[in-house]
Amino acid sequence: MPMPLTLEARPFAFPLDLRHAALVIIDMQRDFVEPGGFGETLGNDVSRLQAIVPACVAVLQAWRAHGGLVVHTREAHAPDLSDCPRAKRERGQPTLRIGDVGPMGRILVAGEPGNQIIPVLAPIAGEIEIDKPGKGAFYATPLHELLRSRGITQLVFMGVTTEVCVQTSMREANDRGYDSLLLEDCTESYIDGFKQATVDMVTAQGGIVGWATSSSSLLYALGQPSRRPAYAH
Ligand code: TIU
Repeated sequence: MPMPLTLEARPFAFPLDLRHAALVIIDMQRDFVEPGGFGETLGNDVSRLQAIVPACVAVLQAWRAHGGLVVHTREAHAPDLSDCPRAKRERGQPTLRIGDVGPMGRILVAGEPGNQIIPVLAPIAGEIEIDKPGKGAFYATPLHELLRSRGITQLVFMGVTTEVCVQTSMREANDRGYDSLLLEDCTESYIDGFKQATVDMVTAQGGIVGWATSSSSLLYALGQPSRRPAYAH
C-alpha cells in the first residue's frame, strides 16, 4: 500500500504514513465504561461511552491487520497512591475516592478489575501499555521515548473522555511535535456537547492542536471500500 494515505479530515486532508504512525487508545478501561468505576463515582452516566466500542474495535482490527503500532493507556495509580496528588483524590464529593474499594476493586488503582481495559479492546503481545497517573498520556510516563525510539511522528487517537484525557493527551503530543488525528466516532464524553466542542477546539485555527475525521475515512483509506467516507467538511 503506497504511503502516505490521504484521509479526508478537518481542517484539511491528513497524510497518514503507517510506518510512522501509532494508534493511541486512551483509557478504554472498565473504570470509565462500566458501572461501579471511577466515572460513575464522579456522578456520570457511563452508558453513553459504550456506544463507541464497535467503531473502536473496527479500527483496532484494521490497524492491527496493517501492522501498525498500537498504544493502550490506562489512568492508573500505584496501590500506595504515591503517584496520586492529594488534590486529585480529595477534590469534589465523589461517592468513592481514588483508592477506595468499589464494586470492581479499588478505584483507579493499577491491577484492580476495574482498571483493566475492556476485553474487546484488550492489548495483545507487541503493543505498548502505559499506566498514567495524570490525564495526559505523556505526563510521568515513558511514552515519548517509546514513540521516538520507533520513529513515530503521527498519532491517531481514540478513547475516553474526549475533553479530559483525550484532549489533554493531544495537547501534550502537539507540544512534543506529533501530528495528531482524532477519530470522532471513536471518542465520547459524559457531558452533552463537550465532544463536539473539543473537536472544534482541536481543529480550529488551521489545526492548532490537530485533525479530526471519522473511523470510516480511516477504514476506507486502509482498503475497506464499503466504508464510504462519511466525513463532511
Ligand atoms: N480518562 C479520562 O478522561 N479521565 C477522566 O477522569 N475523565 C472524566 O471525564 N472524568
